[in-house]
Amino acid sequence: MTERSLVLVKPDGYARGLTGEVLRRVEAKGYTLAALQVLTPGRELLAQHYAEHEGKPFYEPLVEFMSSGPVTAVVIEGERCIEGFRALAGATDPTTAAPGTIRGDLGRDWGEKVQKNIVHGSDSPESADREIGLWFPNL
Ligand code: DAT
Ligand code: MG
Repeated sequence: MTERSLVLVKPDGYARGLTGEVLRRVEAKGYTLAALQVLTPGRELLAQHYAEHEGKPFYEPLVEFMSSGPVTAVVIEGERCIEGFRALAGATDPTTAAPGTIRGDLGRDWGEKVQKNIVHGSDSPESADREIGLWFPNL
């Protein structure tokens, strides 16, 4: 089942020069890149992107962090790539994310800094459709 998913290399990953490493892992897995752009997202886009988290204590710092600098937004494509990329990314908390995963290998922030976990990946086909529409309205 060929799917598309939205992947973001977050500001921490971008600033650390890890965009290439993330894309290398995506391509090594066998997924292809359908679209890619570098941008500093505005609060409006992020509010829509993170709508499910509105009202949670970490929402405001998350939006602040995500709008703090460039991110690389990528639409990836491949067999079951939504679940597959989530597996490549690893658990939300980089400290406990399994070695071998992007977050487990490359991240170490935790607690209130857990937002610095390098990547975002859509968590379901519905999320992927919605998020791709937000970040790539012309796709
Ligand atoms: P994921 O990015 O693994 O899908 P999520 O959708 O639950 O995780 O949360 C979105 C981001 O918000 C996550 O990448 C990091 C941040 N976050 C999640 N839970 C948090 C918490 N308890 N405290 C601080 N930041 C949190
Ligand atoms: Mg999520």
